Amino acid sequence: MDDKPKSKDEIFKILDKYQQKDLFYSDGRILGSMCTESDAISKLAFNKFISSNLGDPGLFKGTKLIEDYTIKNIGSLLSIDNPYGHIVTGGTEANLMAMRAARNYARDYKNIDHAEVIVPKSSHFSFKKAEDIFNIKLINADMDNFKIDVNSLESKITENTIAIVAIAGTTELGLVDPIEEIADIAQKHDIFLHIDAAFGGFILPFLKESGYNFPHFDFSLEGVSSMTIDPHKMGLSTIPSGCILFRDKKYLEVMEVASPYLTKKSQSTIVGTRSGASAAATYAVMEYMGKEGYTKLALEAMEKTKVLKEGLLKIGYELVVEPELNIIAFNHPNIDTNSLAELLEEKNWSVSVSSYPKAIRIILMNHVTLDNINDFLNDLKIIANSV
Ligand code: 0PR
Repeated sequence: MDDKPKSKDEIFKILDKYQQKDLFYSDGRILGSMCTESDAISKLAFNKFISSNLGDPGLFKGTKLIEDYTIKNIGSLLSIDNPYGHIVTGGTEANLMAMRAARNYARDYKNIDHAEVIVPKSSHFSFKKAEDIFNIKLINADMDNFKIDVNSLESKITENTIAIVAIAGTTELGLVDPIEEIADIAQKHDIFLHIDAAFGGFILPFLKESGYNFPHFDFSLEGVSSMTIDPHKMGLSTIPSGCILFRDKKYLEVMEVASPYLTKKSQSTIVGTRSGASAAATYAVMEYMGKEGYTKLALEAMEKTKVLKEGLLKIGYELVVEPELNIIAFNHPNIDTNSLAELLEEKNWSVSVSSYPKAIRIILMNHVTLDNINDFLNDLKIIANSV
């Protein structure tokens, strides 16, 4: 920092220079991101509430009402009338809260000290962070075609199992675990079941209502205890906007820490000072989109997925699995995956490479247009013809 203040113009000239190095969603070249350009109305609402702090909700009573309303609103998408939860920074924080709640509940009510959580290999790395932070042990579920193998799930349960995690829209492949069967098992053994619908939460409900054949994956299943759902992914809200929902108040209560000098005397969130702007942005975009807007978005995403899938098959690429949501993972039989990613990078496409299984992973977010997909397929064709 200099002694003398800089002018606003000077500062923004420098910021612009930095920003020019960024990629922009609107360029249509970001093909491996679960985030997208947030809707204009969410940006306006975010700015309006940018200094409001939900960590001290007595000072921001209006913002707290917005959070409460938004939690209820998101709950209505996931078949629960009275959820308990918070707008948080994203899927990681939401998953951390779920794991902390499950651990504390088992510790306080079941005397379990050596907590084990059964997670699929397809789960997001945020659960590894939870393992480290909360001193829980992750036990891998067996997999069947990249989903949890329900038949072997019970054999993984021990007296130390505090939770099972299942995914509605896996990070790498966009697959939905057999959550109906998993919920039955969790209920039978009285084990906390967390559903990570960070990605799927804002698309599955709309596809289901439009006739897509997905199993139940949400609180409509008695066995489901908590869910992660991210407004900053398919919800078109601003970053950072995640959401954690619990079926019961007791799961927030087991995380309560006294906050004596604040306007609210206890806190269950991990974060102290926390953004009211995310709640306002999420409120705004959800009201603005309505079910109609999200349904249109979901159906368009699936249409783009179909176009990319058919295009890929036509030019000799192979899908690693039939896509269920708007994520496609593919390879070329004669090109190594990393080399293919590099060749695409040379042509200015920003793709990601999945690890399980290794493949080029494309997420058909709102900013990816049909024109972008056609250009991408043309480049893939040129690459395929050159080997
Ligand atoms: N759960 C699932 C199923 C996820 O896919 C993710 C993130 C998380 C939890 C964690 O969410 P946060 O990143 O909000 O904490 N999935 C994306 C991924 O790892 C996140 C992402 C988004 C990464 C955009 C890159 C990117 O450009 O792929």
